[in-house]
Amino acid sequence: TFQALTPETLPARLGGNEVLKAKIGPDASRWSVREVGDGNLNLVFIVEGTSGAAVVKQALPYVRLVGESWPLPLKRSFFEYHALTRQAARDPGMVPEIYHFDGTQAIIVMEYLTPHVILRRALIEGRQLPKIGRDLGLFLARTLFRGSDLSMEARARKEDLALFADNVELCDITENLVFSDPYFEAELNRHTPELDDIVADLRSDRDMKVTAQIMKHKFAASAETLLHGDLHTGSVMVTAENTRVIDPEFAFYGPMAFDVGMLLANFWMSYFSQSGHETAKGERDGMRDYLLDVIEEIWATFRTEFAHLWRTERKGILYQASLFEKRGDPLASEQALNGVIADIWTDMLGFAGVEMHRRILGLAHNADFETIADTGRRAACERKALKLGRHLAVNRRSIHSLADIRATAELLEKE
Ligand code: SR1
Ligand code: MG
Repeated sequence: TFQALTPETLPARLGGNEVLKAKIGPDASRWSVREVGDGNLNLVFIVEGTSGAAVVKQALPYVRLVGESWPLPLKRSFFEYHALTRQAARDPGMVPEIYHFDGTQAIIVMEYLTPHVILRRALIEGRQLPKIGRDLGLFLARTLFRGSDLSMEARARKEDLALFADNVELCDITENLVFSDPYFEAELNRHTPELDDIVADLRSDRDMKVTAQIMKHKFAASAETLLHGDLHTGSVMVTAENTRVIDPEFAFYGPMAFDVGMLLANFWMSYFSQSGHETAKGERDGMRDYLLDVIEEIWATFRTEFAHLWRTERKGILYQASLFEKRGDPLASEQALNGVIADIWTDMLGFAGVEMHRRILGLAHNADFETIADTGRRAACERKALKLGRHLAVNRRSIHSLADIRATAELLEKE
């Protein structure tokens, strides 16, 4: 039966494992353990010993953020483990190495990333990481392309689809918290009081509500590829030289644009939060420019790498050589590629817009805004983010470049 780990019980419970003895130290009584988890769902421990260190992550049978009143299955640990193994194969070096998995106890033991910090935390502190744009753009292209029918053989792809289809409860969280709750008086919603007028306006904002419904339909019904499923800046760990993606427990087969939109939304929110973190020490114009540059680099890298994989690795049931290249019409393949990228672009904007709404008006907020103590100052930042989010989502079919979005964001920032 499941038992939650504590710093006191962890050495005795995991200390007999030969792999962990080799990684951490042979004598578990000498392991030092601290609980460091501050996420919404799980327990996370750092374990250090005479030979090294590891991270132990354990799912709880309920949502940690809310408590035991909201049960959540332990099997999310199984999906996280399987997603990590697939991501490791599809973009080597971008996820932590796994040392041990115990499905019954919902425990994953993995590489301790140090001196990495959570990307969201680094951005709040005003740190500029030079590699994240390229690393995250490549990660998106490689995992989204290689987990789809553009790459996988039909049988393997359909078996994987069936395996991840059971991650129902975590999809249900996203379906409700991201796409539905912010648009009515859901019990768990909360917002900064100074945004009451925006919430009131949203109740009668038919265009935004219909957009959220359309994006929810795409999320639920477009099983294109294996998604990370919760790719925000809190799911990325960084140093100046190294980028790693963590926490894919929401993994499932969904639309390619979802991970891209969620991630870019979190950079746009970081952009609008910067003025809330300015101190007497100075303004953050350099940081704001950096964040918009990162967004452009992620998208440009994603697009270029996706096109490269399309031209060099496309196989599976969507390999259309018999229609295109072998009939002497290679341009048709390029035209098909452009259509796929254009659809990802449009949907990406829709997903980004709803993510920005739910992080400000729903249950699960982000630290970028939450750590701005003065609620008036926080609301001013959140208001601008909501305006951009609505623009991206509602006008997604008529927005054609990140340069246009940059100009809109800079105008809003000056308001
Ligand atoms: C109840 S879980 C709330 C949020 O935390 C996770 O990180 C996901 O983003 C989820 O939507
Ligand atoms: Mg998470």
